[in-house]
Amino acid sequence: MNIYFCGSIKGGRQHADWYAELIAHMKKYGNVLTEHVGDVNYASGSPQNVYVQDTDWLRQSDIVVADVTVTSMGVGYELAFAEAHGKPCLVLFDNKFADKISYMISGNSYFKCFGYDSHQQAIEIFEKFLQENEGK
Ligand code: 6IA
Repeated sequence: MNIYFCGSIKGGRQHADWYAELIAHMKKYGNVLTEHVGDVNYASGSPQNVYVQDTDWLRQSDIVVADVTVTSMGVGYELAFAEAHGKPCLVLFDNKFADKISYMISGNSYFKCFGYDSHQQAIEIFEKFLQENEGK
């Protein structure tokens, strides 16, 4: 299973350690195409190369998981792209920041949106989503 994980980069890296924790967990279940999103020291190539590579990976993905706690234009774009390509999308956010989540995400019933109170709870939500989408 190819898993595309979306998390804020230019939008702010304050939750990068949590992305890394979640990615490490997701790797037990599949191939995480975007492992770099959890790398706090990450720097990459040109904007054009990043766009081509990431949209290519999105097309190859079986499921898309996004943490939208930190507002990111790139993550919003990736989610819209994933929806347009019919990818199952799990959208997670820390309940402490629920009032910051864009209505263009939380108001879209295509996305399976869940707030979490702890990282453990987010992981459990991910596992349930995975079971529901296995074999798709
Ligand atoms: O607008 P943002 O940068 O916050 O968008 C973050 C999302 O876009 C992530 O989910 C990534 O999948 C994707 N993305 C944005 N920038 C990059 C990148 N290089 N490399 C790969 N994916 C990216 C940016 C490096 C920069 C810190 C020098």
